[in-house]
Parts: sequence; C-alpha cells; structure tokens
Amino acid sequence: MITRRQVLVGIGATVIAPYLFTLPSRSQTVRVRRDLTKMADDDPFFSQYAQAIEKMHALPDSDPRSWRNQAIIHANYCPHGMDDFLEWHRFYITYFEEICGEIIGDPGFTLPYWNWSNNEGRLPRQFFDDTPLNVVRLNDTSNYTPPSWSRSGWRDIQTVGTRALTLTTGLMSDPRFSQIFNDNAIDSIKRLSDFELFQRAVEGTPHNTAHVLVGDPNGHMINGLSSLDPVFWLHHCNVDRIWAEWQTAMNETPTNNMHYDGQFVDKQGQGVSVTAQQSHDFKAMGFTYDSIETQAPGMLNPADLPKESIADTLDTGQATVSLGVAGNTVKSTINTSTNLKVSTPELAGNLFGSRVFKATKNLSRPRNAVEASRVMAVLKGVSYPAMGDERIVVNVFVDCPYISPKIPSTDPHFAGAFAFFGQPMKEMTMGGNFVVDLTKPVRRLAEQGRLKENELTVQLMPVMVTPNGPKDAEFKVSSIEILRV
Ligand SMILES: [Cu+2]
Repeated sequence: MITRRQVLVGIGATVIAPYLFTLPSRSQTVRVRRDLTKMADDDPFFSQYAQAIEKMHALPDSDPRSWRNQAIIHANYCPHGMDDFLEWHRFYITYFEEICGEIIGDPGFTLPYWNWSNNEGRLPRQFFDDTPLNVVRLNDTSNYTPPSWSRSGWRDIQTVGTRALTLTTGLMSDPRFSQIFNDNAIDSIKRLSDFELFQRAVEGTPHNTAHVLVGDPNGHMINGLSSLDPVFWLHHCNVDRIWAEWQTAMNETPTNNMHYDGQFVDKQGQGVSVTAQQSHDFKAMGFTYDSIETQAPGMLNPADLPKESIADTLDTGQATVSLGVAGNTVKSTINTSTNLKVSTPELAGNLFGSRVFKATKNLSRPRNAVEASRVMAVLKGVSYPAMGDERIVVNVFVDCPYISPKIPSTDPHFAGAFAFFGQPMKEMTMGGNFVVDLTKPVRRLAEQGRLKENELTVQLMPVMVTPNGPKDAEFKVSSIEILRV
C-alpha cells in the first residue's frame, strides 16, 4: 500500500521552493542515443541500466529519485492526448536519464531507443534474463491513486510486473497488428508536417498500441505507473526520436508557453522549473540520436527536406483541405465493425495530385522529389472505454467487404489503428482525437475503379489483444473528418 507520506514525496517538490531553473545536462558533451535493437549482446548499457534500476529501488521513499517516485511523476502529471504530450515526455525521460547517470557514477549514461520496427518489435534477451530489466525480479506493485487534482486523469492504478511480450513474441508477431510498427508506417507519420496531426498520430497509433501490447492484461505498461517497467523509458525514447527526426527535417513545433514547476527533479533530486518550449532544442538539453547524426546524404524523403529550400514547382497545393465531415456520434463495440460513412465529393479529384519539391539539403546540387497527396482520417471526440476495458486495439479499414475481427493488418483494406492509453481527464469531456492514414487503401480502391463516387466508408474494428481481453469494451466517436494533406 502506498502511504500518505509516499504520495507527498511523489508530488512533494511543489512545496519546496524555489526551483532550480535548469535544463537537463549543462555539460558540454551531447549524449548520442542509440538503437536498442542494434546493440551488441555485451553492450555495457545493459549492465549499467540494471545497476541504475537496482540503485534507484534502494533509495529511500523520501528521495524523489527512487524508482517508484519517478513512476509516480507519470501517474500524476503525464499529459496524454494533450498539446504537450511530446514535450512533457521529453523532459521526463531526459531527467530520468541524468538521474541514472548520477546514481551509477557515469554522467555519460545514455538511454537507447526501442526501435519497434526492427526484429518484429521484439525486446533484446536482456529484458527477459534474470536481471532487474525483466520487470519481474524487483516485483514492483503499483497500487496507487493519483490525487484528484492531478493533471494525468488516471484513476485507481493496480498493475503488476508482467509483460505480454516474450523472448520470441514482439509487437509485430500478431498479424493483426504487424503493420502498425513497420518502417513504412512510422515514415508516413513522420511525413505529416502539421504538428497536431503528427503528434496525435505518433501518440495514438504506435505509442498507445505498444503500451497495450506490452502491458496486456495487467502489466505496468498498460496504466499510469507504466514507467515502473524498465522498457517504458526506451519506448518513450523512441517516440522522442521520431519527434527529433521530424524536427530535424525542419518541421515546426508550435510555440508552447506551458511551464512545469517542480514536476521533474534533476539528478540531485531538486525540483526544476522549465517551460515546454525549452524542450524543443534537444541538443541544448544534452542529447541527440545516432539516426540524426549519421543521416545519409542524398536522401530524397520529403520529410527530410528543409522547408526553405523547397520550391513548389507544381501548384497542386500543399495546404490541408477538408474533404468531408460526418458528425454523428456513433457507438463502437468490441469485435463488431462500425461503419462511418463520410460524404467526400472531392475525394477522387484530390487523390492523384502531387507536388514537386526542389531539394538541396545534403546534396551537392538541387534535385527534385515528388510526393503524392495523402488522405487522412481524424477521429474526433473519442470517448474512452470503461476502466479495464481499454485493453483493445481499434483496427481501421476502408470499404472492406469481408470485415471481421480476424482480418490481418496486411489486408489491402487495412489503413491503420489506434489504441487507448491514459484516461482522459474529467474536464476533458470532448474525449481524444486519433489520426489514421487512409491513403493506401483509398488509392488502391481508386486504381481498381471501386472508389464510390461521393462517399468513403471508414470501418472501425476494435479487437482484443489476447483472448482474455475485455468482452464488452465500448467507446464513442463524435465525428470523423477526412483530410487531404
Ligand atoms: Cu505517458
């Protein structure tokens, strides 16, 4: 059981003033985060991380850097489905990384990112060996209720140290979900230059779905104390890497004046005060990613092209255009497909437009790159299933005549997916927004002459992750909008 004192420790920094106005790492060296799935079996990271986990467990409850107190920060404050999802989590993992380094006496300690797209989304064997990395050995139990004023909106949390993944089962092992995490899916998210679409897509699809697939049915990863699982930090490092790569491609994160006072603690355990805006310059925070530093020259992925060097030579338009909205609230039930029909009179005409970029970045001479326009679905005001029932993944299809819960994500009608993670706050009555890329199935229908003239049918198929999943999960969608981007 959590004691009142522990609760106060978790949030206690708010009563210790003044805060230090410091960003993580003021050291001169920039830590380079590497790909976990490409690390050598004997990489020192594994033993260093195990040591940090063990030492943080040994810290007294009064130390805000203890393993449990670090997890409680998440349960109290994490902003899921909100404007600062990426910014908040960047601070969260970076202060944690510095605490690990301090505690093992190696300021260069660097978290790797769990690249979901490699090795079928499996974790390295060290996460299953008998070490503190395996989530079982240190036997954390969550058993926590965040204070009612907390920002996170989580309610009673009761999870245990288990994972649904095994040595041989990864995020992509189940054919129903395999296409959510591959390079193509992640790339297409990175090519969304609108921050709002990009952030909701990376959060709602690979981030949320991995939380559910790792944590099902009652592991830490499924709930607010998910950071009790050592893999959490590497999972969020990957989310952060995708954002950092998106930023490096010269996409713009809007100004955010939100500030955090005493939510995070530095490596000495002192509460810090930072603004969301300060997270935008990650190198100033002391870290970068190997994927950014070693980016191969000459790539023509439009996402990697700096905006100022791009000249639209075809006037097919770059702006986001709404192609239709369906506004009726629909209820969706597990294993039952819900068809959302949107009238889209301009769809066909917009489908095969493309634009030509002039690319100069990393190139000895300018070259042209072409990107076709894309069709996105934005599901708005999505209410969450009841507590315990959120352990589902909602697969999204377009005009699939034989829809069933068993259809794999390799089916040509499959568009994408979303999952639920983080209870929406009580005040957030409008529910969450999810973004799904419909381009592939819509384009195929058009090529086969099967695209209906003025209407698009988007099908939601909520499925259980494991056979013991919730039998009657129910959620509502307030509206769906089809966008051309
Ligand atoms: Cu979170």
